[in-house]
Amino acid sequence: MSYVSRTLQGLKQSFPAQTEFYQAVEEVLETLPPVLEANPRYEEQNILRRIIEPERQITFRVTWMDDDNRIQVNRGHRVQFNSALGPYKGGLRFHPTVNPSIIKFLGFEQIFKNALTGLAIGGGKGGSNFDPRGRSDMEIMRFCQSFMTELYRHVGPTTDVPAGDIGVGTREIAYLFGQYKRLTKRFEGVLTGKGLLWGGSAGREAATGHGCVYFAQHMLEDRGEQLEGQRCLVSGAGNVALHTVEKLYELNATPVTVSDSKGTLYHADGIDLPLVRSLKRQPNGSLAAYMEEHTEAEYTPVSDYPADGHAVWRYPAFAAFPSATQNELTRADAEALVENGCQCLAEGANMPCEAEAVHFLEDVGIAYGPGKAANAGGVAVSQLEMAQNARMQAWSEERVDEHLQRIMREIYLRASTTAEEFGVPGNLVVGGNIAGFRRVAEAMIDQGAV
Ligand code: NDP
Ligand code: 2IT
Repeated sequence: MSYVSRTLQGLKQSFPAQTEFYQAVEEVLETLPPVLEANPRYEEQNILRRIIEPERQITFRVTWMDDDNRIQVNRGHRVQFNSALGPYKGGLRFHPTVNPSIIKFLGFEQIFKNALTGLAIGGGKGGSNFDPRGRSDMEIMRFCQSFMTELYRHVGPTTDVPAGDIGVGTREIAYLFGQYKRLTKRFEGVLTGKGLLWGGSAGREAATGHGCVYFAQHMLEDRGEQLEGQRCLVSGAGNVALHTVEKLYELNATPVTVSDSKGTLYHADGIDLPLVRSLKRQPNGSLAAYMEEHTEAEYTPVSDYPADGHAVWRYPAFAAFPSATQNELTRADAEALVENGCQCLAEGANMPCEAEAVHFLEDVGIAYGPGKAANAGGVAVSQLEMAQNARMQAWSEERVDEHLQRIMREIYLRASTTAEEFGVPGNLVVGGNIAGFRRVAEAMIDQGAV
């Protein structure tokens, strides 16, 4: 049995039912045989077995009082996956679906994504099954304070630096930061995505969505194509999705969809971004209300989605930007996209495409930017925020954007030149995984059996 197969088999035996984690691990390991053959040291040093094992996992109870003075209980997680390249770095997700498998898949992907940025950051992830939607501001504050009361002892600006993800934006980071400061007396860069008045970086909020569009531009440029004048599909209606929509408009492309957990909105003239922003700002805000202002638009509730996929991917467009959540794009969705003329898919979300969809897109050969490359702009600007905090500086938005554009170009070049080196030109899954893996593996070997 091969080193890859043995590693996967052992993983499934020791962590039953962690399906999203297996999916993320398989997706990386199946691309590694060429680099393992070229570097026998990686197997000799047992790198695969070590890299799939988190250095540390913390699980804790989070109790908090709701507005009716009832005690609520949630579960908190932080997975400190790999610190070969730097302090653990990665977001916190607050969503009812959060469980150890989800946090581990996200933490595992974060290792390779962060390595691919070329910056000195390790990989980690955390979160809770707490659902912020429909909760009052004070409930969110009490939850965040309780969450940090446990987490603070495990994090720090040179140890582990959490940030946002689904359900965690500037408001949640603010409450978490306030509680960290109260407990430690330290005003320092322990979290990224902070408010601009208290240590946040200009451009961080927009970085993932903007970076993802920059990445798509690089893929297309190499193929003599561009986004200008093209129709684009975007899923999600949160931070990543709406900043993707914003950047597409700046480039004179036309984003025609957004979606959320309740349904999909299609507007052939282009999504009315200010309206979507104001609808989603309301607690439990629904995209369905968009139709009151734009009767010509189309709203499909989740109950009317095709049995084998999602409504958002069934419209004709040149490019697709999945920016909501994992496994939101099936093989049937991918087939529909390609049949309808889609030439480019850049992942704003983490692991949005099912494994079968990824294999299909690779076979067809359209420009496909995997999340570990395409959505790395967010964590990259988080690292710039850490650098600014360490030097007590605040950079301008223009300066941050210049760095973001440079970093996205470098990620694209790293992934594409590595793909060429391994004889699969244009395959950014293989190129990105190998380029990230090699950096981490070399650093692990240098640091010995730790
Ligand atoms: P937000 O919480 O701001 O937005 C998430 C959006 O996705 C919402 O519109 C939400 O719908 C929708 N969504 C979430 N879960 C589901 C689901 N199970 N089914 C359908 N829709 C769903 O999160 P972000 O925009 O920050 O994150 C989106 C994706 O991008 C995630 O995969 C995240 O891991 C990834 N990412 C985020 C980065 C960041 O900097 N924030 C960086 C890199 C990747 P609803 O409003 O109905 O809940
Ligand atoms: O998935 C991700 O890269 C993030 N949620 C952002 C992580 C970060 O530390 O900024």
